[in-house]
Order: sequence, then structure tokens, then C-alpha cells
Amino acid sequence: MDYFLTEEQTMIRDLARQIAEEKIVPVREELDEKEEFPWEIMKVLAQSDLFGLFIPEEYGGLGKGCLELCIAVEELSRACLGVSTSYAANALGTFPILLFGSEDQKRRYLPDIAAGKRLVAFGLTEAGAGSDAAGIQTTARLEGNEYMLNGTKQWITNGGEAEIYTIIAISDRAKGPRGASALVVEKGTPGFHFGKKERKMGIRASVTRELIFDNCRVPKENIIGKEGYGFIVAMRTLDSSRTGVGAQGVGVAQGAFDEAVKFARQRVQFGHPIISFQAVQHMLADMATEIEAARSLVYSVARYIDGGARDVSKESAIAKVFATDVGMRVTTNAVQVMGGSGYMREYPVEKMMRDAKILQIYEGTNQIQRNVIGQALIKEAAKKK
Ligand code: COS
Repeated sequence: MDYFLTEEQTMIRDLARQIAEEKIVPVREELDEKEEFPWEIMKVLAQSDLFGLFIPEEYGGLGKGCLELCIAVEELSRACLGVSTSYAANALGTFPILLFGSEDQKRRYLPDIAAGKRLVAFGLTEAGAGSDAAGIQTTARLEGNEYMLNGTKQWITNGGEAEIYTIIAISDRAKGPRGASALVVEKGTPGFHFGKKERKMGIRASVTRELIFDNCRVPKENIIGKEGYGFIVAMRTLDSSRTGVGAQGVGVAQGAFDEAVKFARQRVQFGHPIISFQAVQHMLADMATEIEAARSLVYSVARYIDGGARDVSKESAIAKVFATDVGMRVTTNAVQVMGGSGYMREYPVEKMMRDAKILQIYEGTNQIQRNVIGQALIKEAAKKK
């Protein structure tokens, strides 16, 4: 379907697609097997200016929006979700600075991020605070001109590889969610260490580590927004990034669908290619329908965000939940169409199905997304009364 992309958006799509096909597809299996961070590909993305897509021109970026970011993420996800996660998590970590950072922080960090010189990670989740994000225990206590950071962040994408970390911590426990603050912490700050690298079901090219803060002193000027703004910073960040997770769902679904069609045309059973059987055609038809519906939704929400909509919690949750459920269903059905071959590691759909599962879990589980949508519906209904 033609989404009437502008000439620039089409160029971004073609560029990301070319990188995906030429640089990612040939190495994705090896990256997955070795659980290796894709530094070489990150360098290519940096040289192609893709890290600067969503960063304003005044800070060295291309000044594009959510739609362009979604298009790039979708294309990379078509080839490898592990690589696209490393790329998209960089945007997730940057949003706090972009949305709430001071002019000084933007000048200090955004040009390097746009150039792909320094990678970013977002640190909210802890062992006891996943869905219950307000339950974080990491503390940031103001002592003179510094915040003293103590605690451990868990399952942080790009942990260890990134140079810049946007961390949510409690600065005043008595105030509940309003007592959280967001801080920029740089790699190398004394008292900031990395814990174990996690071994995952999928997205193995991306790295997931613990961040450990042990009396880590962070300059007071590294606070993002104001003290007490941390929870809002985190929630607004997730509102901005969840559409991109939806784009990952569209991309991985498209990648798996393409493989299933190619296979179904070649695989002969009962004397005919299996694509000639109605049972297989119907599965492919459902997959194609779902992918197009998910893409339409993700692009529409991205355009809504780029159009300047203020509160996008509900819409970004809708895009995330639908498109990532499609990602899981389509990759699973691609394995089904390909039967025993689909289950074997010599075909990429086995990895795509393993990879897709995380999309229903990270950046807020799909159950939490439904809570967010439900809460928004209650608020809207109350306003109408
Ligand atoms: N934008 C701005 N403010 C928001 C917000 C948003 N999207 N969502 C919530 N808030 C505000 C609320 O208005 C409330 O403020 P007040 O106390 O001033 O009214 C405060 O934040 C707490 O909100 P709420 O009571 O809804 O919080 P809960 O403890 O019930 O937690 C959240 C609900 C939103 C945290 C949960 O639904 C959620 O999204 N969890 C998933 C977290 C996540 O994505 N984890 C992945 C980590 S990063 S990969």
C-alpha cells in the first residue's frame, strides 16, 4: 500500500532498507549465536546520519520526527530485531534530554548522540519495579552540589556499551511518584559499575545489563527538568518511544512474512507448491492484512505525534499493543507455514519468532498498555459527563 511518504521519508526508508539488506542480513545469524553487540552496524548507521534523524538541526541532527524514526526502525527490524533494539533504545535514552533537558544539556549531549559518537541508554527498571515503575528503590540524595546515587537498575538495553545514561531515581520518598528525579549519568563516573550481561531468548545482538550505583556522585546540573519531575519524564519518554516499538512489530512481521511467501512458493507437497493450497493462502492473507493494519496504525499515530498532539499516552499504547501482538502472531504463523523448516535454525523465522516475544514485554507489557488505554478511556468518559 502507498502511504504517500514524502521524498525524504522514502529516501530514509530506502537507506535503512539498503543497510538492513547489505549489512545486517549477512551477519544476523552470527550476531545472534555469538550474542555480540553490533558495533560495526552501529558505525554504518552513524555514517548514514540515522542516529540524528529525530534530533533537531540546531543540535546537529536531521530534525525529523516520530514517523521518520518509525520508518527507519521498521526497516532495520525487518532484518534483525536485536540490531533495531540497540538503535531504538538509543532514542529511548535520548528522549528525556530532548523533551525535558536544559539548553546546556542539549548542547552538551545531543550533537554527539546525533553523530552516533556516543550511545545512550535509559534506566528505569529495577528488580522490584517493572510494571510498577513507581516502585523504584534507587535513590538520588542531594548533598551540596551533587546527587549521591545508590541502587541497581536491571535489564538495561545498551547497558555497558552506552556512554550516556538517563536514570530515574527517588530523590524524596515521601512524595511517591512525585519524589522521583531524572539524571544524566556518564559512563566512567566513579561509583557507576556494570553488572552481569543477561542471556536472553531473543534479540541477542542487543545487550542487556545491570547498572550499579554505589555512592555515585552526579553533578547537580545533570538533573533533567526539575527535582520531582522524574516520573513524568519517564512516562513522557515512554509515550514518545512506544510507537517505535510498534514499528518494530511491523518490521519483524514483514520480515517473517516475506520469508514465508518465498518458502511457500518453493516448497512442493502433493505435487504442488504449498502456496497453491487454500489453507496456506488464507494464513498468508491474514498475515498480510494484519501487517497492513499495524503499519497504517503505527504511521497514523506517528503522524499524530508529529502533528503536535500533547497527550499521546493512549494512542502510543494502542499502536504498541496492536502492532507488537501482530509481530508475535505473524512470526509464529510464518514458522507454521514453513513447518519443520521454519523450526530449524537454518531459516531466519525461528530467530524472528524468538525475537518478537520481547515486543510484548518491554517498554511496558501489553497488559500494562491495556491499562494505560483503559485509564485514558475512563478519563475521557468523565470529561464528557
Ligand atoms: N504522562 C504524564 N504523567 C503521567 C503519565 C504520563 N503518560 N502516566 C502517569 N502519569 C502521572 C499520573 O498522572 C500520576 O500523577 P499524579 O499523582 O500527580 O496524579 C503519576 O504519574 C502516577 O501515575 P499512576 O497513578 O497512573 O501510576 P501507577 O503507579 O498506577 O503506575 C504506570 C502506572 C503508568 C507506571 C504503569 O501503567 C506503566 O506504564 N508501567 C510500565 C512501565 C514501563 O513501561 N516499564 C518499562 C521500563 S522502560 S523499558
